[in-house]
Amino acid sequence: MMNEKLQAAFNDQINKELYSEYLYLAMKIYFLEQNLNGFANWFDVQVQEERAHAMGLFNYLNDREGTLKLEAIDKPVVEGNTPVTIFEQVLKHEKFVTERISALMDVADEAHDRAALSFLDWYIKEQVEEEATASTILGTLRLIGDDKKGLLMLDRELAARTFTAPTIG
Ligand code: OFO
Repeated sequence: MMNEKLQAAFNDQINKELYSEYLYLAMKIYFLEQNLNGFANWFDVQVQEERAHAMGLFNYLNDREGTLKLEAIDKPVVEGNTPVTIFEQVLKHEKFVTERISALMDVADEAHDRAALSFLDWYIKEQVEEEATASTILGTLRLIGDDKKGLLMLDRELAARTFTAPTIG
């Protein structure tokens, strides 16, 4: 059984992942309104990934006979109002999540919970990918600038993204 502090940290991270899901759903609305359906699809896949991240932690805490506690999910605030500023926020958010996963690993480390640390390894690696993907799209958007054709080409590319349930842990 995990110690209380680690259980609380897991519950907190579940909340952060569910917030991520909610934030990306809010961002999807922006792109639907702009008729950029490929971007909307990218966010839809992101929403499903965040739910999978939350459920991975949820199931692990349950497997370890921890106490699951669901708290309120904050209202998502989309700060940007252009594709570039929205992806700036995505990157900033993923960096924040990386910090939170690192903090969670610190709590597991303090508790000498090797099993939890080994499980969380997947999450810290996933964050490298999450940040790299957001950074690549942001870089492309900056290159595109005001070129509508370029934006539509990227939209078509993002329409091809599909969700594959990750094998966590
Ligand atoms: Fe769960 O990785 Fe993004 O937030």
